[in-house]
Amino acid sequence: MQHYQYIKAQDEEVYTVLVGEEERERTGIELIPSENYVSLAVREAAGSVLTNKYAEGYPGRRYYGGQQYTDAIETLAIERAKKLFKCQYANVQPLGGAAANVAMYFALMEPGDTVLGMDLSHGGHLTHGHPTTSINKVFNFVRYKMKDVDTGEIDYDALRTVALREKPKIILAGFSAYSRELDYAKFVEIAKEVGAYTVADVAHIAGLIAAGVLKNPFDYGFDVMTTTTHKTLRGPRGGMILVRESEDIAKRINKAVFPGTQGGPHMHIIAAKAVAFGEALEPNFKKYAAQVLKNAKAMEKVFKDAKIRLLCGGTDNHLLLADVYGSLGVTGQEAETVLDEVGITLNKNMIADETRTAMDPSGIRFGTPAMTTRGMKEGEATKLAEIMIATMRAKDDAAKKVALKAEVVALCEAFPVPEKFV
Ligand code: DSN
Repeated sequence: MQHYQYIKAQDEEVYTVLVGEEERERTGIELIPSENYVSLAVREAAGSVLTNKYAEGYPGRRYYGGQQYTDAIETLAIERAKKLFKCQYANVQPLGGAAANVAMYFALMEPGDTVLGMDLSHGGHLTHGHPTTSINKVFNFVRYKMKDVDTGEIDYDALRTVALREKPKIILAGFSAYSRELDYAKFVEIAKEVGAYTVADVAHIAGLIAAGVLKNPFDYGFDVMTTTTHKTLRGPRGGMILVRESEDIAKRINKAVFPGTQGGPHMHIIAAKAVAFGEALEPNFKKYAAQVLKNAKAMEKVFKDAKIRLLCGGTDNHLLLADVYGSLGVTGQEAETVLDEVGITLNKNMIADETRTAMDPSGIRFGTPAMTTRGMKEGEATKLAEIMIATMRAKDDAAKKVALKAEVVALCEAFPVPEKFV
């Protein structure tokens, strides 16, 4: 735990918030699949002196003096990223996943060009052209879907038909609420047929790819990957763009990030990315990633045994989507609220072909990256899934909820949030 001694002495209001959040994270189980606990080493770098420095440009080509240390840290982050993802180029400056995607679109397309991406209600992401986003006004987004929402199989025939008709510049693979592996070779085959770039937004699964427990899109010929660095990769909140081998694409990506869409890079966060990538290169990160998958499978079994419908029929990765409204008569919002009451945090989520609203959908989305970081294994994952189901069933039973909360507290005490991984 960090002690915040200077904040404590200077700013009681901020101190109260930070200590409160430390406590919340320690005493509850985090199942939001896009969250994780970073090491204190990553937090030290994120809170470091590098926050003081302007470094517009790239290593060796900056617009300000005094760059001997910023150049060193950015180069280190780039080299580690390239090693982790087996690629030739990395841009570690994007401030987040959305910023990475915006820069990627501008690097590869002209305004008005078309992107073929996963339907948003089938697991795609807001930044893949949701009608409410600004990027949707600049580019044309068309969709592919799952063929069968109960197996998760992508409709590759329809994808090809739309690609032939719409002639997209980019075919985008990736998701924020989809639990199956993709057939990356199929994407590349279709993209070649229509002359499109292939981009994988691997924000959710980057750590699992880096560890080698999920497929690496670059092994199948993808051109570009965008990602966040704070989910399964267990780094600071930020983004990154990776290019398999094309120098031309890499140059365009660099220009699109700076000066195209960003100003001064956040060097303290780049330092924290370097630290996190160093941790991910350690052998024990592979074990962590493998356990993330095993824990998700253990949770899948409990939900299946309880006859609760899982979208995609289950999971190949770190996350699960359950139709709790269809199976238990509990809405996504009700489930989120009652699980919060017993100390389990997850998020309500629309399910494919949702009939309810985004604010109170039919589903919940949950995953295992953070609980696995605490050292929990299949036994605890099974227990947690049982507690989740019991809690949703007992949503109006105060006494039962007190007992369930005690079980959650006991798990948290047995598996404290770690401070270091190497
Ligand atoms: N908000 C992230 C998630 O939870 O999936 C994606 O950006």
